[in-house]
Order: sequence, then C-alpha cells, then structure tokens
Amino acid sequence: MKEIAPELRLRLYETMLRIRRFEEETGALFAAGELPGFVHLSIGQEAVPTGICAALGHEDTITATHRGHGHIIAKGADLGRMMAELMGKRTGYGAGKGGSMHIFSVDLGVLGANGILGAGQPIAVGAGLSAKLQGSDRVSVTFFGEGASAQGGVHEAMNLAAVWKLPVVFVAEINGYAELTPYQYHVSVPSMVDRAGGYGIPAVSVDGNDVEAVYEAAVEGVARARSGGGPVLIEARTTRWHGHFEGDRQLYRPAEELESLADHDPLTRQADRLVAAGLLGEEGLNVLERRVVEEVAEAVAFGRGSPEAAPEDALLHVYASEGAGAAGAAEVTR
Ligand SMILES: Cc1ncc(C[n+]2csc(CCOP(=O)(O)OP(=O)(O)O)c2C)c(N)n1
Repeated sequence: MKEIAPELRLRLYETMLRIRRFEEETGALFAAGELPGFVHLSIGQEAVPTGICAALGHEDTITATHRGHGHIIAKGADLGRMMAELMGKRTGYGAGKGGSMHIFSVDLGVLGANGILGAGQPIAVGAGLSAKLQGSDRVSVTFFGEGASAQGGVHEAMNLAAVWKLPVVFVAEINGYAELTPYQYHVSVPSMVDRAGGYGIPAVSVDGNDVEAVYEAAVEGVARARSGGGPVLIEARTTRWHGHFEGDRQLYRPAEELESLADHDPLTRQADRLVAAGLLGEEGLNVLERRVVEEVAEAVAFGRGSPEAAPEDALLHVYASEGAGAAGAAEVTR
C-alpha cells in the first residue's frame, strides 16, 4: 500500500474532528430540547465514514443509516444545512421534513440516511446497477450496522450485487450493539467476512478505529468495484461511545467498557500519528480545533436563524415536477 499523502492524513483528522464536534453540539442541543425527534450519535465511530468517503469521488454515492451524520459530513455536507435539517428548518437538506435520520442530497451523492434497517442496501444496488447500465465508473457505497446485517434486504442486496457484478461497496460498521443487544446475542456468524463469502463477495476486516487502515481498505475495495471487479465488503470494527439514542443510559453495558471508551479514540490515535510524523504540533491542533468549533457554531446560528418548516410543506415535494427528473424530484431546495 502506498504511503498516504501528508495533506490527506491531515484531512482525515480534520474530517473526524468536524464530525465529533458537530455531534457533540447536536447532543447538547437535543438535551436542551432544541431538536425534535430522535438523535443517534456516532461519536467514537468517526474513522469509518471518514476513511471510506476519503476514497470516493464526488460522483460516487452512499447510503447512510439512522446513525448517519458522520457518513454525510464525510461525503462533504455543509454543516449549516445539516443542522437546519436537524432543527426542522426549511433550509435543511430535506427542507426540514426529514430530520436526523432522513438526510438526503443528490448533489452530494447521498441517497439517503434511513430509519429502516436494511433499506439502504437495495437502494445502493440500484445505484450500482444504474452506474453499470449507464457505462459510468461511479461506485455505490452502503453503510450498515451488525443489527441490520441479518435483515433480508441486506442479504438480497449482497446476492444481487454479486450476481450482476455491480460496483457496490458494502461497509459493515460493527459497533458491538444493536440498540441494547450485544452482537453475540443476535448474530450466529459474527464475521461479516465469512458471511460475505457466502455470496462470493471478497471481504476484509479492518480496525474501524484506525482511520488510515479504513482508508487503505477503502482505496483497494473502491478500485476493485470501479474497475468492474464486482462488489466488495469491508468490515470495520469500531466503538459506540454514546447510547443507542440520546437519553439511553446504557445500563446494559459493563462499567469497565464505558470507562475505557477513550482508549479506542480514533481522533487521539490520528492526532498522535500526525504529531509523531512532524505534520502537526500543539499549535496546529489548536488552530484546527478553533476552525472546526467556529464552523459548528456558524452551523447552529444558520439553523437557528432559518425559518421553520410549515405544516403545509408536507404537501410539497410529494410528486416529481414535470421534466424535473429524479434529481429534481429528490433534491429539496428553496
Ligand atoms: C427494519 C427495522 N427493524 C427494527 C428497527 C429498530 N431499530 C432501530 S436501530 C436498531 C439497531 C441497529 O443496530 P445496528 O444496525 O448495529 O446499528 P447501530 O445502531 O449500532 O448503529 C433497531 C433494531 C428499525 N429501525 N428497522
């Protein structure tokens, strides 16, 4: 594997930091009652979307999950429009009608976060099929957790992607829990690599708390999919720091596990690496920190200053307007 360029190593860290600070702020706003609905944070898991999306081009597509803020930010989302969507504001990616679990943007190549487990994978297969039929070299990436991994839709998608040799990258983001249930309680074969083998899909397992390891696996998998080699699966084992949803007290997790979460911190790991390689010092880290905190504060201000979605907005964007095409129908802007 080639060495990762210094600018990219820095960008990997910055993207993870952006996700972390955005989600910390989201957690605080939710606790203060400023965000409607449910919020699932991916704090601790930032290396997975960051490493995967760094290997993608703008035209490539992803499907995200109910824990999808990180996936969408890593694909290049504007934090202001993200925050506005979480706040139910008209300037959000879904005009305030989707919220945290249903962020969608054709412009970004985000074919939806999804509140339904196993629903994103057939969509990703559709995106892979469209790329193949159009003769495009677009790659379709789909994220899912181990809870979703036993859903029929995931298996049907893996089978069809393999049969049709579609450019789909399945990313199994294993954080140890499906809601309150530990992995070993609900999955008979815990290795997603073995399960992918059942469909003839080549697969690798990586340390999902190591952003550079995830990136390297992604570069290889994406190149294979892009060059007509068919689907691949990347299993990334990571760590969920917060509860399943904000407000979950995590009484089902052993105290030692909760106390040792920071030992797996993907940000600390990457920061230490950058410092050791002489790419960043304390001052550089502080500059990045200030920039990202400022960006998140601006996003919150943008959301707060935006108009609320109105009840009658529910009647908008239901049907595609004539001649708008799929992109016109799906991209909700005002
Ligand atoms: C089809 C379906 N069944 C059940 C649920 C309820 N549900 C929401 S999240 C979740 C667990 C998801 O676990 P996992 O896929 O590992 O993702 P994680 O929450 O760990 O990110 C469940 C069972 C759902 N949203 N959709």
